[in-house]
Amino acid sequence: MNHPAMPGQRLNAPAYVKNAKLLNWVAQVAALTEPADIVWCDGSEAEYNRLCAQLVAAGTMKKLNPELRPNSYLALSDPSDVARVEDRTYICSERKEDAGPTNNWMAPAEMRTLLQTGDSALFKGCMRGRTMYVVPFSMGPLGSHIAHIGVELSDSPYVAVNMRIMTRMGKGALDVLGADGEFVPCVHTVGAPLAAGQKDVAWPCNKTKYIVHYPETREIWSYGSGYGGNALLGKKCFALRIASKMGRDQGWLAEHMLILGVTSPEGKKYHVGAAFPSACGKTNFARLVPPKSAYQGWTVTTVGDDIAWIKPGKDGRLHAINPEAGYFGVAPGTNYETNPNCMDSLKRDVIFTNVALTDDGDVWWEGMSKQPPAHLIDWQGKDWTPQIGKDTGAKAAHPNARFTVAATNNPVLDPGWDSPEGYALDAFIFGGRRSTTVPLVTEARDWVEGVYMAATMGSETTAAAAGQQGVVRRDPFAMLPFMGYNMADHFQHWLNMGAKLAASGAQMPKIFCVNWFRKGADGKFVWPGYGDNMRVLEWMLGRIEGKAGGTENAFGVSPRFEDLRWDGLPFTREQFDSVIGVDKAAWAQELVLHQELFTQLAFHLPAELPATKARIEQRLAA
Ligand code: SAT
Ligand code: MN
Repeated sequence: MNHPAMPGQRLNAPAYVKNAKLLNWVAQVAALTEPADIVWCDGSEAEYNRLCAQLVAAGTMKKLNPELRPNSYLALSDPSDVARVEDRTYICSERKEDAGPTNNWMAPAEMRTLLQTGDSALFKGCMRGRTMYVVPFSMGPLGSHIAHIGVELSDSPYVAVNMRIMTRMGKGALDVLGADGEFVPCVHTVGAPLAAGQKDVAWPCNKTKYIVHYPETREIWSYGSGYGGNALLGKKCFALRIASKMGRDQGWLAEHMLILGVTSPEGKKYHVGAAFPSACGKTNFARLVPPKSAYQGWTVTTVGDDIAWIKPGKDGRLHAINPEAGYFGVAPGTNYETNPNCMDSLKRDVIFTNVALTDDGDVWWEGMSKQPPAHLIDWQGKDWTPQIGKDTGAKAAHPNARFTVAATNNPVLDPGWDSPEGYALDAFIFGGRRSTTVPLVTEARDWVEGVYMAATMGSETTAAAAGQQGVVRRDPFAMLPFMGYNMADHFQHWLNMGAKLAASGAQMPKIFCVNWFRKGADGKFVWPGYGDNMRVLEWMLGRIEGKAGGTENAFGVSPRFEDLRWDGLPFTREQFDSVIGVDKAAWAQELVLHQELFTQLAFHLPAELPATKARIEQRLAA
């Protein structure tokens, strides 16, 4: 059908598309961006295979050796387009204070002029010469009351195939949407229109980048990048930034959390949501393998590995779903010792991005094996040998190289991961990457103390975001780059949710703060981490059952040496003291940094937080 907004251009909508709002919006965006063609994605396997073949023909992806890595591909990005761009990410609320001091802000009208309506608006004609893919998707199990629908319009077929893995994408989502359902509109362009006859590059993108959210109208506009969270708009943009604002308005939570199930030998199952900043081990923790000797009969299963949507259920408890259907995980450092379940999930059906290519058509990344192969093609398409690596410092894989794979490839996927009701949570865990100061594990004595822990979390920065690495920054709730509204209002939202839960008499999740990353004087990690984190998890479950012991410190309850189980792990009392200890001088320093955060957020800061800080100070002084 020809559309009035697009004279002479066909909308190409299949007959099953009934939503008038969707049809109108697609026509409007097409009129603005002027794609050469429009393709509606149905989410079928045939479509996936066709788009992958097209990406191989275009040079964006290589098909890997089907004997070694069946049905898998390697994409190499432009060297300038390798991570989220936080300084180009905007929350455009009507009032600046609603974006808050931790977000980049621009008035919506001003941003719309820049992107959509001005004479040289960036989206005008930005898809010329390209195909616009209409990618409908559900965040969460199709039809779940916790789930929501989005539609991404993108001129990147790489985005379309990744979205099929990362979300419930295609016709099923449109069926849920129906004739008059609501969806979050997401517009994405690589920002590289093609003139007639112009040859394309393998990874089109633009030096200029804008990752823009209008939280009040629930829209996402992304310009100039084809990578990860910048381009797969269901993930950080929708499921965290836009959803966090929806959750605040509607009384639920969108959090940067993995969800895991843990079952005891007696068959009792618990569910835990854990928040860590990007590239701090969520991928590993969500697929934890309990140490064999000590944990016969225990199992850990993955519900989600990055994002949790949490809504009060009929029983009044907080129920969590994983809004995603796949994993977009960091490859470097992953191997059979640290994460066998992850390695097994990557055996087939994977899109790798920015890892290295072996001579026999498989993939390799730093840390996959102790001994690198003798020759590789690195993530920039250049020859790489261990000698070149030594001489130039060049990494074979980019430190933020990723895999995209369906959750169903995970051998320890939780049997109820797709359940529309989600799981009632027994605990929340918050943790940053800190080489000093923060103990291995601390339990909050009450909800407010837990919110304080989460609010004041800090972490050393990693390669998941462009910018300087290894510096401590405050990362409240591990949400600093992902908040769609004022961070201080988020603290208040958590306090309100807690008060409501308490008033209803429903069982409240306990809140814990962890740090796997303390280092010794030799600069090495003291805590073995990985599977041995099960020992900490078991202590938490013991606390939930009222069975495990502990000792109070200035800001909560931590285990004594004898409160953890040590069979099968040679770990001395001295080593334990060095990961659990609270150093008064270091904490005096730490509290100065908490104060800096509170000063920054002072305008909307709930009074409970400085009051909690004052109590910690009193206890430290006593
Ligand atoms: O935002 S991404 O999806 O690119 C990855 C991350 O930062 O966790
Ligand atoms: Mn993440």
